[in-house]
Amino acid sequence: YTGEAKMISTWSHGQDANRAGWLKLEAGGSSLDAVEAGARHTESDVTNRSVGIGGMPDREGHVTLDACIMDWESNCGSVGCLEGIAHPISVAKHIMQNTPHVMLVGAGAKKYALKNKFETIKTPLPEVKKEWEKWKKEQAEIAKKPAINHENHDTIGLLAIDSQGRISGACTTSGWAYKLPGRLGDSPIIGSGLFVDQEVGGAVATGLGESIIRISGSHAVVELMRQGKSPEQACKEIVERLIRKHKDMSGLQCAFIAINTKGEVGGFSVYNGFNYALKTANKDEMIDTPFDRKW
Ligand code: SD4
Repeated sequence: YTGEAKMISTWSHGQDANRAGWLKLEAGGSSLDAVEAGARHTESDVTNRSVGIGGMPDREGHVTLDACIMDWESNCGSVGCLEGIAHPISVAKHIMQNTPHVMLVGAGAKKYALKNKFETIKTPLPEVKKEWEKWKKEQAEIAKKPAINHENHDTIGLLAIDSQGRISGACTTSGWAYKLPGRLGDSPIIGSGLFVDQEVGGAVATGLGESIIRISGSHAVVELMRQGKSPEQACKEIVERLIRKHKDMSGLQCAFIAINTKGEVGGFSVYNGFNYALKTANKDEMIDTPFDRKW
């Protein structure tokens, strides 16, 4: 690999996550260490309502976390519907490195995390609980269909390439606010929320998970890059595919970011307003992606 080490992460909080990840890369750590450190940073952020400790609960008041991680050797690990554990991304990595499995969910994932002494947390935060109680009152009448809160899109997806050219990715979220209990989005699903193939590159997704699962989004982006598309072009074509599969796109925001083995990066979103953070040795900036349409 002749390019430079690089890290990209979704949304503006991606900038702090990148900085946390960069410390690992600077110290000679791998891209895997970097994406884990970045994800952990956001999971600890009490102000983020879509990830980790500050996450919004499901409709019954439980904050259930989803995360996955993948490295340059196609090792991958994932947790779904994990409650009360501070760093789902590290549990996902632990599963990847210490079990023959890829994915643990719910009670089994919790048992695994506790057995391996992962830090516990009490969720929802009191202020989040208040918001949920208010919502519950308002929704008491409606409530058959989960209300999708389109403001609630701060999931973090991270991709890094280290100085040896090794690519890793991570993704962590509390999912959509007020989801049905037990709901998993794209974020813990290898191939949907995240995919890495060292022959090609990696991609991560953010947005309405159901729509991303429907097209196996991140895997699809990587496959287009395999066919020679640039990261931006691949993300664009997959956003367009996603749009074709949905009759009603009102309020349905989704975005992908991607990196290839040359270290080229790009992204694309359905609506304007999506951005991602880029960090290199001498860059630390936000990039607005091109988009299909305006809100
Ligand atoms: C999900 N994709 O659970 C996540 C939500 C998200 O920014 O990305 N929010 O559907």
